[in-house]
Amino acid sequence: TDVAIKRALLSVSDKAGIVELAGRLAKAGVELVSTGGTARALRDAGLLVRDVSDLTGFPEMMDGRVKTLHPVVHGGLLAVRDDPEHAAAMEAHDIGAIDLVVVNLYPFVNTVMSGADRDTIIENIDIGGPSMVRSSAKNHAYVTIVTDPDDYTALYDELADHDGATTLPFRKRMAAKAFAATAVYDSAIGSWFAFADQGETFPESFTVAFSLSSTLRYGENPHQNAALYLPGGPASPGVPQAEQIQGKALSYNNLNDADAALGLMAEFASESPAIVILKHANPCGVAQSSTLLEAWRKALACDSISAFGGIVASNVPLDGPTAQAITKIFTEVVIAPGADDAAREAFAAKPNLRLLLIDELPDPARPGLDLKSIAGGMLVQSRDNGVVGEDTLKVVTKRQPSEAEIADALFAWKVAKHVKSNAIVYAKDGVTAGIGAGQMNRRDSSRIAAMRAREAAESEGWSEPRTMGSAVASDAFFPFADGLISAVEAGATMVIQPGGSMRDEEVITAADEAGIAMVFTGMRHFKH
Ligand code: 93A
Repeated sequence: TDVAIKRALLSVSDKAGIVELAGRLAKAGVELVSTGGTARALRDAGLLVRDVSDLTGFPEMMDGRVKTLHPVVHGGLLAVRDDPEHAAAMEAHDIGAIDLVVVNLYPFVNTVMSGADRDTIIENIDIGGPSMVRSSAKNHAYVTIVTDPDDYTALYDELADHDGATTLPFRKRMAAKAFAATAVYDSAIGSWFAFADQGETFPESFTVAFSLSSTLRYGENPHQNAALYLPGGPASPGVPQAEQIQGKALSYNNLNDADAALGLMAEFASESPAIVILKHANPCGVAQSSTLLEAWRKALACDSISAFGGIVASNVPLDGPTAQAITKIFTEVVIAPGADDAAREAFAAKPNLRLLLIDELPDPARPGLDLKSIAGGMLVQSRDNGVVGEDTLKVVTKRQPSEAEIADALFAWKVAKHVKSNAIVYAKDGVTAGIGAGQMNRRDSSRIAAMRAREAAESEGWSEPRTMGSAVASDAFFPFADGLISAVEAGATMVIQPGGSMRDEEVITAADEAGIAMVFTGMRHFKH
């Protein structure tokens, strides 16, 4: 089943490494056939190449749209060599066998990403290339297909080890890769048509191809296998690309948590320095201050127990003093829009700490889809990009909130949006005072948040918990007055919540009786 390579067809957009490959093949006595640009590159390097047009008897035409789409090419690729009828057809139509095909496709994704116009994008849909890839891969019993320049070395080794021939296992492996490559390519085109060109949110059907980026040590738990896949198609606009500066490889949980931390931090873009400390996808301390170091100290004081082994995000580039302070406690990941030399030096002393830098924070209001797998299917929704501003708040109590209370309420609201439901967040002076996450009823979340605040006061030696005089945010409406009453008991003087409960009147009355202020946002932020 070894097939000696006598004739190769080379047609590549990415010409990296092609001259060297062709040179080695030529030296081994392989006949080279190529399309226009590839042939030119090889001739420029002094190699002898035959044009595909010479083989087909047709010129490359229609701006190159028709180059290799010809029976002489596809017959040479698809013929079952030991089938007498196929052999007779080759003979009758003067079709020569092609043993090796090296193709990589028009750069469709890069063209989209470059912001090119529609006509240019359409022109970069490769038709002839994938056809050759598919013909060769189908006929891998005889034909070797190489679609990835990274495989040229493997091809050299294969030919060297087998006296200028390839083995069936090698051809099979390359064929599998080839079909995966055309599938990824076509899905990128399909999703560009559906989402970008037609602007549909929920097309009839769609394929999103993801390519393996890396395998991870394990999943959420050590007995689970895990990997990171990245879109084979164009990345969604506004998605930040993080660069890992140092530290151990990111784990499944690190990636999940870093994503959550960044999502929350993005709410504080272009505001005064802020720090998010996050654990198990929930924030455990968030603070804003005049300096980043102060913000760190305040965020840590919210819940210094949970911060152990946490994820830290900042909204401004990291400086030396803040980095020094962060390294004092065990931290898994730090993610920020930059770090100065002193900060990098401080982190370098903790080689296990994973430092991720991004160019800028993403826009929390950007559009996009949110996917979640369920058994046997997938739930798709537009991402929660709702942002509430001061002008959309509706005061529903007799008492009007003060400016400071409104600021605290909006701060608490931004954090609550990123806390698993049921979410209750107390905040005062730009610092979270207590966070209650993931409970099945709102009153328990409220109690847990208040308890956290009491414990923080104890361990920090404060005279009273920070919930005293705080604003409290609830991600969804209070269905009963009890949740609000327990917040009042914890010391809140201001409530921010969506409103919309059947019992809103009851809840408003309780607020008025307690003499606190309350605003409705009209928007809910469930996150499960
Ligand atoms: O426009 S095409 O879809 N029509 C074809 O017949 C065809 N044959 C090869 N594009 C075609 N190709 C592609 O041309 C290959 O996939 C490769 O990406 C590119 C190489 O062209 P050149 O050698 O002229 O640079």
